[in-house]
Amino acid sequence: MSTETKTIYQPLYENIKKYEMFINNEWVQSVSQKTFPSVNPFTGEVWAEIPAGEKEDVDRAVQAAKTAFETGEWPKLHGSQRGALLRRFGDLIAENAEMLAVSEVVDNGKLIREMLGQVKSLPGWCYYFAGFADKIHGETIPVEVPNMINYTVREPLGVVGAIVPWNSPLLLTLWKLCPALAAGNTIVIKPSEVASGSILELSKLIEKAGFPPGVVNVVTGFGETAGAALASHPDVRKIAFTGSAETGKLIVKSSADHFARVSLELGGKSPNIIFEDADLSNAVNGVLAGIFAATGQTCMAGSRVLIQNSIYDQFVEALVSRTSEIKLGNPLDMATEMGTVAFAGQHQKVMNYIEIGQQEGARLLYGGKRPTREDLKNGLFVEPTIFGDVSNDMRIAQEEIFGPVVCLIRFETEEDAIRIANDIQFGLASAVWTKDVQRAHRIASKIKAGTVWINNYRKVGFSSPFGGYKASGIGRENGLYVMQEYTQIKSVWVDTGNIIT
Ligand code: TXE
Repeated sequence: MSTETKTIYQPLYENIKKYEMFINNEWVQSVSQKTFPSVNPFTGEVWAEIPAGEKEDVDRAVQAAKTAFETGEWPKLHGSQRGALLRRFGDLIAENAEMLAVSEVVDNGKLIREMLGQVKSLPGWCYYFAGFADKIHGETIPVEVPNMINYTVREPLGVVGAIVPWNSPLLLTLWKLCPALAAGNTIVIKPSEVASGSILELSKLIEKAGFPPGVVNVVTGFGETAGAALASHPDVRKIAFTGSAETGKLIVKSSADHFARVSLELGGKSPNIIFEDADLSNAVNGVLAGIFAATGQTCMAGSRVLIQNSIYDQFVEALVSRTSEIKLGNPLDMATEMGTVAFAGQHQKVMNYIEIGQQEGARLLYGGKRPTREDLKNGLFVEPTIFGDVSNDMRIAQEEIFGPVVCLIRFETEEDAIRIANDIQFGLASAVWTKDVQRAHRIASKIKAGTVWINNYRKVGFSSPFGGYKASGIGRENGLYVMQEYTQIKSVWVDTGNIIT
């Protein structure tokens, strides 16, 4: 299959795929032998059977990871050897990019044209963090104590638990896996019950890359069983979580019992601010990419668009016109521009918010329905939806919808824009569109969010830290900084002689 000759990709299975979990470099069913179905959100058909791991399976995986960390081959490897394994893993991802992309599309309805690009970027995470693996070191510290030398050593934490959502399983797994392994930890990954398939395909490449047994383990299953067991396991020294704020709170509470470290990447309601002096055509593109890419199911979605009053009507007209051209269709078709929502519960949630928006008095300017086209009838589609004249205190402006629904909010002045942008519990991302360079940096300094884009939207990279202010989370992923999150510091004091002065 190659992009040049084929525009509609095929799911890589004929019958229902029966997956196993990956524990201690072995492929196993759950102890209970229970499984659950995974549904393709475009066809509505069950495409895979996934093992329903529970506490016993998590115990087994954590034990394997603990043994690998303490007495296995892993701690005997030099950082450069860990780096080499990560690089080999990256090469395998590159060789299998198409297969991984297709498996995620079938799993969660994202677009193949988006996934092909995303999967091709994934090896970059492996290579970047591989580079750190042999450069993790401490410092020699001058101390005010006679005859003593003090130095620090940066050590791994032990077993890391990674709890991953369904919207970008591969990418968000790599964000955790790569720094965890580069630092010398071992890991147990719990994918979302909604989309486990692509991570299980990725696990085959982990096996092929040759990591020693127990270094990487994947336990599939439900949040309340497998997820909760992992988050509360006393041998897990850090939980890296991406998901909802509600589950984030549960994870913090259960980690408190054994003081595990926690990093949380939660939701957002990010402001995308358009000033009258912006390049309006670029800004329209940025708004479309910010909210309709991945069908709006991204934590960084630009779901509140703040538009200066003087250009509001002109901007809205252009936005509605461009939105009406978005092609909905088979997510495996390279021509499709917006796919489905990932699962029935999420579809219901999005439709409920569209109802709420209308009840609150926002103006429905475009979309708002489940499309009735014959070829879309089995898919969990929602029309790209635009609400105009939204007031920032409405529920549709304050709560994360996580779907293709954008709220347009008017503002008059720069101060106004900053006040509205920050008047929210979240603080994950934001953008400002203006040709005034001074204003752009003023806004960047005043927005309470972990990321600010200037004249762009939705850019991320392995070397740049990503995470949230306020209710959008704790800690950062990516970049040099994240290595601190996967290591701990030991301070060593050395007595250089017995002369007491
Ligand atoms: O999230 P959950 P859901 C938001 C988005 C979405 C909403 C609900 O608004 O509509 O959350 O999605 C595991 N202990 N985001 O229900 O439950 C679960 O199995 C331990 C934003 O899917 O948080 C899955 O692996 N783990 C977000 C992971 O947590 C538990 C991405 C995330 O699922 C658990 C996804 C428990 N008690 C949803 N309960 C983002 N930041 O991008 C569940 N899990």
